[in-house]
Parts: sequence; structure tokens; C-alpha cells
Amino acid sequence: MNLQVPKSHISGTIPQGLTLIPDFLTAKERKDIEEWTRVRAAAVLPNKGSGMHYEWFGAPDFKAEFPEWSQEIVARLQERKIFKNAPPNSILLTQYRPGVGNNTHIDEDRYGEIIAGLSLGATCVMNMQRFREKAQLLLESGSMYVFQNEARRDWTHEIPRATSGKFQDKDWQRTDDRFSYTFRKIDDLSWWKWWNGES
Ligand SMILES: O=C(O)CCC(=O)C(=O)O
Repeated sequence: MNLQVPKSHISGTIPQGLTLIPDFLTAKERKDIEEWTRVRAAAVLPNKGSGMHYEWFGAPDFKAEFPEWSQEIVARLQERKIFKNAPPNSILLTQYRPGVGNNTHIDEDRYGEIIAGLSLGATCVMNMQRFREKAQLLLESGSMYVFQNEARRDWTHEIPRATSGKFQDKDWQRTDDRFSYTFRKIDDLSWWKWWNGES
């Protein structure tokens, strides 16, 4: 049995290796980080278009340093031994405008063994699937999900493009931006070097 995901936040089969911590951030942290994120997004991310917009901090391109607030988040991930000995060296900020999602996928090997995703802004659901087994997660602002083992390697995940829906007995709406910060330990930079013509 896997008790790492509260029943209130998952429907279907619980993937082995999945953790969801709904109150990972305090209400104050959530407000502060969300504000920081909106300012950052307005300054750095394109303000038009229907795609996903993103910015890396740390690996793989080291163009931006980790935000100061992330130190506490990384420390908390380390306390819970989520990244084992070595802390994450990469954070990806993704902005999803209402109705924007991503396609069903499993992250490539180059993204490392563990993925920890912090959600901010509008609530959304995430669909996960392994053959006929399906799961749906409720991702609320301030929550952290972690994919390890089977959840990381064998299950696909997707943010559907819906702007509203029902999860268990709760209605949810995505009329505002959603942001995610995905924390990773990226050791092998060879693919990115190749992509940038550096190798
Ligand atoms: O926004 C999210 O939480 C999902 C991000 C995602 O699918 C990915 O980084 O592979």
C-alpha cells in the first residue's frame, strides 16, 4: 500500500513512487512565492501566445541563479530525503495560461531520476497513465508532487488543456495562470551541449 498521496488528492490507481504533499508551503510562503513568480513571469516570460512559457534556474544552462526563496524549499526537500544525498541543481519555472497544458509524456532520462514539482496559482489536475492503469491528481497551489521509481519511469503524465472540471466532489476552475517549479538533479549535460552546438 502506498500512503504517500492523500485520498483527497488522487483518483484511480496510486502509482508506486508517487508522493503528493498538499501543504508543502505555508500560506505565507505560497503568497510570497506566487507574487515573486508573477513579477518574474511578467519581466522574463513572453506575455503573448498560447504555448507554455518557461525559464531555467541553474542547470542545464546556468543562465539564472536559483531564486533566494528556493533555498528553504531545497532544504525541506533534503530534510525529507527526497533527493537522497545530492540536492537538486536545476529548477524549471513553467507558466500555463488558462487552457494551456502539455502532452502526455515521460521525462527523458537526461532529466534525472527524481522530479519534484511545486504548484502555484490556479488549481489544475494532472493525468497519469501506465497501460490501462490511470490516475488523476489534484494539484493545488502550495503542493509538491514527487516522481520516483515507477511514477518517474513507467507512468506518463500530462496537464490537460481544460479550464474547469470536477475532481471527486470538488469543482475546479483554471481562469488564472498556473505556475510550476520542477526541481531536478541534472548530472549529464551532454545533450544540452550537443543541442547548443558546444560538443
Ligand atoms: O507543470 C507540471 O507540474 C508538469 C511539468 C511536466 O510535465 C514536466 O516538467 O515534465
